[in-house]
Amino acid sequence: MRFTTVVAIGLATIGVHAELPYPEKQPFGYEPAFGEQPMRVRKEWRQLTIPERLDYIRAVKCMHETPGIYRDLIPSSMTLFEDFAGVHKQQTPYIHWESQFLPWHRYFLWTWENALRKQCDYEGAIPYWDYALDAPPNNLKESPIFDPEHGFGGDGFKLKDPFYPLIPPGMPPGSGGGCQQDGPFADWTLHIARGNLTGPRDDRCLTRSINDKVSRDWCTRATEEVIKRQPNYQSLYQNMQGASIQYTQYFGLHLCGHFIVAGPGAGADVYIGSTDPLFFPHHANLDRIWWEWQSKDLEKRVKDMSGPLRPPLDRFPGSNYTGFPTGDITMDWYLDVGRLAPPVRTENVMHIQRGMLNYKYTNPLAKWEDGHELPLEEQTEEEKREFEKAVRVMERRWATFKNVTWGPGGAQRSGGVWG
Ligand SMILES: [Cu+2]
Repeated sequence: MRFTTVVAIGLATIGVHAELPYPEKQPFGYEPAFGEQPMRVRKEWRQLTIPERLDYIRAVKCMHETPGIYRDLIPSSMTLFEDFAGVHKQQTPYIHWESQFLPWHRYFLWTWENALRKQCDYEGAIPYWDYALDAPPNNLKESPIFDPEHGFGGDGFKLKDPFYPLIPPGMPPGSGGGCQQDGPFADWTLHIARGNLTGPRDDRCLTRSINDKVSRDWCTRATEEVIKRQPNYQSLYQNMQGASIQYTQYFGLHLCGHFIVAGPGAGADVYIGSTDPLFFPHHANLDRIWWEWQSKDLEKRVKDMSGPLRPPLDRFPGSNYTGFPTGDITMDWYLDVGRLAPPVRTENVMHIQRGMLNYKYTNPLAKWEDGHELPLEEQTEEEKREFEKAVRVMERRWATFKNVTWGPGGAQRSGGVWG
């Protein structure tokens, strides 16, 4: 049978949806369409009130206490939280450094949000993490997102040798790397296999490594602005995912958001990265930036979906792309989150307030007081000039490196930075 292993399922579900045997259990399914439910408002972490923050953390913990639905296929996944990591891992070689990256993660986040609400009585939306607010002149380590009581907890135990595998070549080391030392997840046990998903339980702690240098280099408003100035979807997603996984090349915002907190066996592993709960607020931030870019020319950009479905060959060596299309994504491409929710066409997630989706993002710069938005502070001329300078520096770096991976023939190259 073609469905005897998880890998076979991963391949079979891609592109052959007519044959996909729908699992009996689809706990979340479609949500009521726009207008049938109040719109969900995704706020920046520090815009949430303290009780709202605590409630999100409670719901995440609840997901890791709820039995999963994948025990037959992923025996090491003990909880619903880990099922999300498993689905993401199974799909990893098909959803990163390629064109369905943004629509796939948009649908994955929506499914996560629905699961929090349906399984764990959460009434809010996913918060996003705007790490540009933690870049200089601010200090990443002091970010409220790491608060041990009202946040996701802070750094991991300092490892003697911080250069663990899977750290991109050339990246400066973070300050942790070992088990997380405080916060609501410090006592967590993760079970899901880091290797083959059919493998045995792989019990471990959640690791963290806060990386101030990566925050300063890449997690900035200037990096975000360069993304927003891209002329079309293809260059947008390429810029966001970075031209290369080598740190000294164009690292980009996606990798930056992962690696400012990434510990081994958790956030530092693209496959199993969603085992750090910060995965979701990070990806919500990327989704916000895509949406803000779309909103600048909405009618045109909700139809702008293009680019190869296959990543460059050096990204996931050893992955099997047999049966996975060689061509470009279209609006009819099915986004597949396994058993977590039914496959949906890409077109269904292009607009976040039309059709099946129903949410919006706040302005991360807005300050809130007692649940009310305060007027924005104007930038001074000096600040504007400084910002433009930083954007131009970043744009030049992008222009220099964008052809390394994404240029003509880039997708055919192999033996890249991992090799
Ligand atoms: Cu991902």
